[in-house]
Amino acid sequence: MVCVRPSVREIGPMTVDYYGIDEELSEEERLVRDNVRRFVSDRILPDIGRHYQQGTFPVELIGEFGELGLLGANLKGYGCAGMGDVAYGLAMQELEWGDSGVRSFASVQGALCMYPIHAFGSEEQKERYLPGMARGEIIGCFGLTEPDFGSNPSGMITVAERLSGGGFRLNGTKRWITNGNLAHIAIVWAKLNGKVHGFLVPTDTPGFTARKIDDKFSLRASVTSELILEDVEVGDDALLPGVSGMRGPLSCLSQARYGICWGAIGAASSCYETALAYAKDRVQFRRPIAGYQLVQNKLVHMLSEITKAQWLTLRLGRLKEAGKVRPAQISLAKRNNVAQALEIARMARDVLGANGIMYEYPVGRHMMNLETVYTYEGTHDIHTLIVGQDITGLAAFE
Ligand code: TGC
Ligand code: FAD
Repeated sequence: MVCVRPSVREIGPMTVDYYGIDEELSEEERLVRDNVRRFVSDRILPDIGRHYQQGTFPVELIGEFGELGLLGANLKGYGCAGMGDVAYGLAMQELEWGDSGVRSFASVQGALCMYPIHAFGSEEQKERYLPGMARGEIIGCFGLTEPDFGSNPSGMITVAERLSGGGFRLNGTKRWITNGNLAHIAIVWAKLNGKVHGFLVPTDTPGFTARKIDDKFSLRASVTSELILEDVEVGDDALLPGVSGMRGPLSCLSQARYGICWGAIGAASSCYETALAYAKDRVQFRRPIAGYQLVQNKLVHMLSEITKAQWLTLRLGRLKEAGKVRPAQISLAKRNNVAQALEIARMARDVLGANGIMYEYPVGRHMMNLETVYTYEGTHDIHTLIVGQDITGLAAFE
């Protein structure tokens, strides 16, 4: 028997909403969510499988990200959309409903590159970079991780020295840098006299090289690079003047991790929607597999975890909007939502049987992507330790 199964595009703009969370959202928030869902459905999904297979990011759509206000979406002024934090989160959720790599692009540009310029930059730096970045004309990347310093970035080797005639010389290597080969500007975190500082480094500066990391089996529709800085000389105006110490990069991570909390719900929802539609359609032993208790158990588990994550994250967003959120609260949600999304993706893959390993369905792609999301922006275990320290007052990192 030949089965015609619904594709995610046919499932179309809808959201998993078992507890009527829609009623808790403002009209503007619903509008943002629905617009981004439509953009992803119409413009991202038709080609994302090909990009994933070929290991490319859909650069042709960057201008549309800008037009929709998705770059630096929750920042105010300088051409940014100035969305509330919940509206911004919903936008990240919908982008990751499409693909984690697509959400990563927006996270890195907005939370990791535009945010530090907005929060710690001079007025001149803000005027020079932010409007073009909001339009998607200037792309940024964020260089914190190094080959030997991942979970413990404060050990970084990358160094900046002040030049006698003015400006700075930078040396070091950053690894696993999203958007590295797309970027016009790199935010490089380096030690100046032993203290971490942020530098805005144009990627065409002599001595700066970006090498694309190929052969990934995860986050394939996203560009990941190694950045090599060999005697890179920049002016005094490259230094972000408003912060020194690890608070600088860690504040950016808080912004990006917040977006990931929402994004993971999007990826999980895509997997659940696909598994539910497939299970209702797929007949084995003369009945749709959705009619078997074991399959229902999986579907109900997925829905329960998505529903819990939605409420947890909405509350997190309202705390953020009120200026009351603490970094450890973001860690708890990143840790929970990504782990649950990964489990949901694996379950959905299972419900689809052999079809679960095909590019025709999004679940295998989400499952592989979520392995990266589990690790980047602080591994699952690092977030356990952050929350553990917050509740006990005892650091268990070393
Ligand atoms: P620690 O001594 O704990 O703190 C240093 C200073 O920073 C402040 N702080 C934070 N501020 C804002 N947000 C946070 N999340 C903060 N965490 C700490 C803290 O209050 C202190 O301030 P001050 O003023 O007293 O100096 O810092 P530590 O160096 O011991 O760090 C501890 C640890 C392990 C938690 C931290 O290093 C960590 O989070 N490690 C994980 C590394 C990580 O997440 N890397 C991510 C790289 S970027 C990335 O993956 C991008 S993926 C692309 C995408 O998003 O799509
Ligand atoms: P490690 O730190 O070596 O960790 C390995 C294992 O050891 C993990 O399970 C970890 O939890 C565990 N571990 C480490 N320390 C402890 C401890 N104290 N106690 C218990 N367990 C511990 N970085 C950037 O700066 N910018 C980017 O744009 C960026 N994009 C990325 C894109 C991709 C696709 C990927 C995969 C990574 C990206 N990263 C980026 C890097 C990412 O943030 C790091 O991979 C992450 O922080 C973990 O570092 P690591 O890979 O070196 O793992």
